Amino acid sequence: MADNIPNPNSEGPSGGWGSLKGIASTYGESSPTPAALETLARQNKPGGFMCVSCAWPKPVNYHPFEFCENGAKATLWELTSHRCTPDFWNDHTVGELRQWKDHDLEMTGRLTHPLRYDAGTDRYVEVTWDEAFVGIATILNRLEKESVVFYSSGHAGLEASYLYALLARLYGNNNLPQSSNMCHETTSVGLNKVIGSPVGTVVWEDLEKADAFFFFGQNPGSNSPRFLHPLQDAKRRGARIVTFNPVLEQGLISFVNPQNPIDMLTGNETQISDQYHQVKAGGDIAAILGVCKHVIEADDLAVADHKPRIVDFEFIEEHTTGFDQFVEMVRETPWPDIERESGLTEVALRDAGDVYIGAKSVIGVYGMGLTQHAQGALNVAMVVNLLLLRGNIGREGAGCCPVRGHSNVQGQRTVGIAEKTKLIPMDKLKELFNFDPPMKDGMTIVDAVKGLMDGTVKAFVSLGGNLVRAVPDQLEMERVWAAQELTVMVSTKLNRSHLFPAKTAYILPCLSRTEIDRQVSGNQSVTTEDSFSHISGSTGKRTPASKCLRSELAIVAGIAKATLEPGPRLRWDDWIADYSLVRDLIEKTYPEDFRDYNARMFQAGGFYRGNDAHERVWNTPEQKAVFTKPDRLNALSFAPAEGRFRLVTLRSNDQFNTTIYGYSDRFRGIEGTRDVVLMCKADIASAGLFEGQRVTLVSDFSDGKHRELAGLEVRAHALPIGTIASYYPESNVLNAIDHHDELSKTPASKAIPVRIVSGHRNAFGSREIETAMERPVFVSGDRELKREAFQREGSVD
Ligand SMILES: Nc1nc2c(c(=O)[nH]1)N[C@H]1C(S)=C(S)[C@@H](COP(=O)(O)OP(=O)(O)OC[C@H]3O[C@@H](n4cnc5c(=O)[nH]c(N)nc54)[C@H](O)[C@@H]3O)O[C@H]1N2
Ligand SMILES: Nc1nc2c(c(=O)[nH]1)N[C@H]1C(S)=C(S)[C@@H](COP(=O)(O)OP(=O)(O)OC[C@H]3O[C@@H](n4cnc5c(=O)[nH]c(N)nc54)[C@H](O)[C@@H]3O)O[C@H]1N2
Ligand SMILES: [Mo]
Repeated sequence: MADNIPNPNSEGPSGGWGSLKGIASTYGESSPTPAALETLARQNKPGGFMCVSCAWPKPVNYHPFEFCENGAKATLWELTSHRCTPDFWNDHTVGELRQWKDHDLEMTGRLTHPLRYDAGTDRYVEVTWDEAFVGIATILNRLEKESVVFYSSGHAGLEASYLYALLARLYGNNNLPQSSNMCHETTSVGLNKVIGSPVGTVVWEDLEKADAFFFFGQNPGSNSPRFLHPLQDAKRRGARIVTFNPVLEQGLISFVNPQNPIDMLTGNETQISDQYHQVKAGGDIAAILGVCKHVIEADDLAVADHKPRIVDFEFIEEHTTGFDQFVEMVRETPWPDIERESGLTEVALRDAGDVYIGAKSVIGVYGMGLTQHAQGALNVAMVVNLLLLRGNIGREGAGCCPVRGHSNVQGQRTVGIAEKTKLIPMDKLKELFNFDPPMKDGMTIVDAVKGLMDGTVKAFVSLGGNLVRAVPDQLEMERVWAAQELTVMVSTKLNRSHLFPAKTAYILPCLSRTEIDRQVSGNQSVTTEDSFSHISGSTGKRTPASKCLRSELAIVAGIAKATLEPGPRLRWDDWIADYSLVRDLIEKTYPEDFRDYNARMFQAGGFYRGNDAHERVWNTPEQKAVFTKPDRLNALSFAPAEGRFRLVTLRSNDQFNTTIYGYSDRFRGIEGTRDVVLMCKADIASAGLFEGQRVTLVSDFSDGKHRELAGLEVRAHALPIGTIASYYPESNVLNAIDHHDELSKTPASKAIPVRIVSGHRNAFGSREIETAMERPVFVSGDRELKREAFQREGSVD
């Protein structure tokens, strides 16, 4: 079965012995403390701690080891025995460290002491916490309120996040961008627009009831591996999985459950995708339109034959708006246009349509492959169009499932980390804390980076993250980041953003979630929200990496106390002493979401915050779910042109965002290096290149600015013509800050327009205009003919 969809580049199935080897190699390299293994056994369980990696939900009935390869790596990485102490700076200057690789920076180990940059020696030096807080406060109070940004990457728990947002508003602005501005902001804005919910509608039980899963641009094998368990169960009960992804991702092809001894010993693989459609990067709008066209045509036939309808017309009438306009557009769009824009054949899309029609309940899953495009929100709306056709939202076993990234990225938004004032119950904040909250919208990441570039942003406080490395236009970002008055980075490990210190710069080292957080009233727990809107308590049990570390909550409170006027309602010391008091505040601010918060936080599987769209209550202006008529067939901001490629920026399974654990992307068969550009053989040939050659990618974005990434080795990979790939974050030097989703401003990291230069000449190629259909479409399952065609020609064309 599994060899229906061979991946020519992969070393084997996802999971399996390879995943244990992967964990073992991180274990070896990061030299974790001996108790680390015991810690792993408590991961994602009631009474344990919630994984520091991704936001995949925690099941009620958990496995003996409720962690995946990457969760284990993330935990071991935090529990390393390596320490980056103030002595480290005796031997290294900041300038020297800029030459280091991201992996080597983090390998120095956990940060142990608060540090301030000393420009005279170009090193960080130890300071006391009080010196740091007073130093930060002095500058914050000197700057214009609007010129300060409070960034957060989705790690910190709900309690610290709530206080952080409060700090920014008490200080005087809503400049609270978050990592989701580079990630699922497209969902927060785009999904909200069409179903009135900024988050997914699916809960755990739906996974157990779905008859089909449609995957668009989400890679569970690397990025949410615990998802593979319910998928395996789904396959075993006969559910179908259809995938749209330009890259053949091993985790979507086959899986050996590393937690099942029989599977492990017998190598018993579960084939994941029944159909795998290698859509062109940015081609999903056309692909989904094709699937919808098949459904509409089947419905027309059913109506003509007086058979039961294929679309759920009752649902559509009662719950949606815009159906007629959408259908008209679908009917009018000819198949050749759909084929050209998606890179997929009519036959393939009809195959996918048959699975959709044949399933009672369908879940639409998506990730960065849809959100990180110039028309990302339209991508999301197209998934919703498809689901609405057969009433697949707000019903058991069905729904929309955006898979979030950081472990508490969704929750941080829930408790007030948001730049948009309309999302915040300002009246409640006013009542609780007796102040007039700022009412002007704050900055997104794109606004903040542009503010850095034009000099209006003068200070950045970062609660986690590595923004310099995570955003487009990275080289310019390094320069403008360092030109600020103040940078404050609350971090666990050294990273590239620390190496471009502002005039005054602090690194504040914090506890990780695995560690004991002891405060005046005793050991504290924190809470996080997962992708399914469930909230779970988390208790660290490990001895902290250094006696000097403070919790994120204590650091936020420390900055707040030093910076803000005191007031009787601002009980920072009490809040640090007992986090349950912060949870009381959250409950008072959001009473519907957080009812009985302190009592319910350790409920197995977490407590459900609820979601109106899950109950078919649509909080859109029309009070209906919205069909969107697309005004274009691809998600790009540029047209195809001779020699122009669409560059997809990839994650390997050996990294967590800008944290690089190692150089083994075993699913894609790339070992020992990340300096590669993946291309299909046809593109290599037509561009006049050869495998192993070193090339330079240059930006082909419309602003005409020069951006390049040199020294990439050309590797043959099974990709559609015109779509090439290289790794994030290295490739961020190539993207432009103005290249982002139109609606949400999420940077368009998945189809960056580039050209390839080898030596002194431009390599042409990318004949995608004339040859879009040349590549055999990859369909397994019902259509033997297609599969044979595929096997005859080979998957790397
Ligand atoms: N191990 C590990 N786990 C992680 C992370 C990590 O870096 N490492 N990061 C975390 C974070 S913050 C996030 S947001 C999530 C990210 O998890 P994902 O959403 O899975 O993100 P990516 O791997 O960036 O991209 C997903 C897929 O989109 C495909 N793709 C690219 N372009 C297109 C397109 O135009 N159409 C379609 N249909 N597919 C496309 C890519 O081939 C890739 O397989 O993972 C989280 N978990
Ligand atoms: N080209 C391209 N660019 C992208 C993407 C892409 O796919 N392609 N993906 C985008 C996405 S989805 C995201 S989410 C962003 C990620 O952007 P960020 O969230 O800014 O980056 P991370 O790499 O997750 O941050 C890593 C750092 O966080 C700190 N850290 C780790 N754990 C903790 C903790 O518990 N507390 C605190 N305070 N700090 C901690 C460590 O110091 C570590 O170095 O990047 C975006 N950029
Ligand atoms: Mo993300």
